[in-house]
Amino acid sequence: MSVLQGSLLDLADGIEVRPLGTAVQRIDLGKGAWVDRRTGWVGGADELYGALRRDVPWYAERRQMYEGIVDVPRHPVLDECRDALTAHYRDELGEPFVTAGLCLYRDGQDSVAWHGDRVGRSRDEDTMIAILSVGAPRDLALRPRDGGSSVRFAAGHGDLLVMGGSCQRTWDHCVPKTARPVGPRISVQFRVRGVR
Ligand SMILES: O=C(O)CCC(=O)C(=O)O
Repeated sequence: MSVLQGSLLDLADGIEVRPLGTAVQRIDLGKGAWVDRRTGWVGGADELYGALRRDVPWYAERRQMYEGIVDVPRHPVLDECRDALTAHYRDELGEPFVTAGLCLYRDGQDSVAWHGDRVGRSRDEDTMIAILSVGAPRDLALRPRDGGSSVRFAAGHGDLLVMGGSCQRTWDHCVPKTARPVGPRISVQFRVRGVR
């Protein structure tokens, strides 16, 4: 089992959800899709990683558990993150972020294959999916559904990436496997009502 090496650069005293505002950088992907990036959004991410690793009842996706739904202990910092995202994107998104889904990548062999989140309203509506990463840095790759080259965004410890606009319909995304000896990573995905 890999363990997370605490970050020597993360000197925050406790967990701190830092401002979004002008620290958010938008990358236009074309076809109405974009990615927003805010590096170092959550300070003290080592502590958040430790709390999530300890408190969340992690299970393998293929195992049926209570018809696929588990109660995830809420962490107050995740509520704070959700509220900060809602405040930042309210005018553009027109609705609040409501759900937080969590994935654990134990090492570089854990990955997520190419897909778009097109279950529910995102099948034919624009939406936003905001991803907070804690733990080992991994790449989030995106490629246009109708062909073309992929782009990669580094999802580092405490970083925020937001896929927005038509991204779920016009682009696919994945977290590729890596042969590099990487430690574990947790991603927290914030979504709006009726999007999976
Ligand atoms: O782990 C990640 O950052 C990506 C998760 C993902 O692919 C998804 O939520 O659809």
